[in-house]
Amino acid sequence: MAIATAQHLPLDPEGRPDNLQDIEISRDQLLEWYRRIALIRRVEELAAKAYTQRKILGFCHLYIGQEAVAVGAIAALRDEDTVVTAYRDHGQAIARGVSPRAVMAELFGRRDGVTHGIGGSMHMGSAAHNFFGGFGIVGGHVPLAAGAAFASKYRGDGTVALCFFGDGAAQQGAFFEALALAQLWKLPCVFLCENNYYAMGTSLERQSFLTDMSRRGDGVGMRRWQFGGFDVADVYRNVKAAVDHARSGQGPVILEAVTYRYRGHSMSDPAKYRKEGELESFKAKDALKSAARRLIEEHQVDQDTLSRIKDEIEVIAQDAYTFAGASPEPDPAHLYDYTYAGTTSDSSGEI
Ligand SMILES: Cc1ncc(C[n+]2csc(CCOP(=O)(O)OP(=O)(O)O)c2C)c(N)n1
Ligand SMILES: [Mg+2]
Repeated sequence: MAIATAQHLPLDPEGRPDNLQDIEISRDQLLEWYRRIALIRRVEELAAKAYTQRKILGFCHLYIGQEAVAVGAIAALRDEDTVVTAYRDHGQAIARGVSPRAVMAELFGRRDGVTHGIGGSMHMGSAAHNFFGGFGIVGGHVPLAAGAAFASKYRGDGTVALCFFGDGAAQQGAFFEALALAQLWKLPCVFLCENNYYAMGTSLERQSFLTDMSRRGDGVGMRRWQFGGFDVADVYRNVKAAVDHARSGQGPVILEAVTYRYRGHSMSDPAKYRKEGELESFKAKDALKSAARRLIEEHQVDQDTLSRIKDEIEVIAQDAYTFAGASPEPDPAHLYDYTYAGTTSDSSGEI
């Protein structure tokens, strides 16, 4: 039997607002997004290098290929909004403003990491950034986003919760329950599926009858639509429309960004299950290339400017790598910090 593998799915325009092009994007915004995509990618390339040198241990799930989703989606939020995500979280942390130093040091398991080296790759999180990322239980974080949105509604503070999750997570019971309550209570939540065609080594077609994950909202009557996840401007416009909808009190939205991960599921996965040419066909839509094309064609940015940004990024990423290597190991006395409420030995209690 032939095993089905990822195809470029035709995008379904149903449900998508037709005025998305009215959402303006400036040259400076696009330049900043290009910079962030390049930064996330470079930091993760260096993380891959560190992993092979055994400077990073345990699980490490790279986000390379999906960067436009994090950058475009998070750009559509306000600082006070909540972000919740799963374990493929390094890029989202950086997109949310966590420093590459803090992300890399966390990957190295060092004291200057964003969770002081006790979380690691799957547990980036920063209360200061309203970034409650990093959960390893597939689908388990989705109700937390609904909870944050419930808190927002209860307090009337006008914030929105944005929840990233994978196509695999969209099969989980907790996910469906969160959707049902979010819709019932009209919670200000945007559920954003990053459909990268795989849940570990299992392709989308082998794990789901429906391949448009936004249709998961149909059963509860939730506003939903699908869009391409490679062009950061597209991502921004789609998520901005959904965030505005949720913030206005009209209830949650479920979105599906069609994307692709270039690397295996984690560092130990050689990704042999891909069809020949599949990876290359998705790379043709690459987030960095798409953003560069827009900058050159629509904003007359020249190649030198883009090269200069790449040079600046290289310095920041290398600095993060060196910084992480020099950061001390966590003190064993802090082993149980942040595990239970009230056990924090650091006086601030803030991560
Ligand atoms: C409840 C639970 N079941 C199984 C696993 C093992 N597991 C880890 S990642 C993963 C696949 C999830 O795929 P997806 O949601 O598409 O996210 P992606 O890795 O593509 O970002 C599975 C099954 C787990 N961590 N938690
Ligand atoms: Mg997936």
